[in-house]
Amino acid sequence: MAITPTMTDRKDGSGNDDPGLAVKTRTRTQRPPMYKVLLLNDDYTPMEFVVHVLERFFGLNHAQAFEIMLTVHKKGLAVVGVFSYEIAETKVAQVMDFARRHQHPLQCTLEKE
Ligand code: TYC
Repeated sequence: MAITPTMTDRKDGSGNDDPGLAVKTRTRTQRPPMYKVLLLNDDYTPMEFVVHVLERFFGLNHAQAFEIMLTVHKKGLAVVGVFSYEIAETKVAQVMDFARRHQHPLQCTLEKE
């Protein structure tokens, strides 16, 4: 059977649309946004309490925790870690709840990286 071009192949009736080439669509892979957890200085929370918080909720050893506590004390704030939104939110809530239960005004917050 003969292959006959038809008028429906192209708008101008000149043949079919197939360019005979694969056309790739570039799809950018989105990395999930990350969030910094910040610890803020205040005049009342005891240094040992802050060190304990950093060990307990951020898995830091004593020396690392002491160093970050001192940075916050001297500079006013420091980044304690960078996490996905869900983890960062949980850390902030844990620290704020723990500080409140011990009646310390320690503040912890998160910021998009
Ligand atoms: N500035 C507090 C003090 O002198 C210590 C402190 C450090 C408080 C870090 C909060 O996030 C903080 N007792």
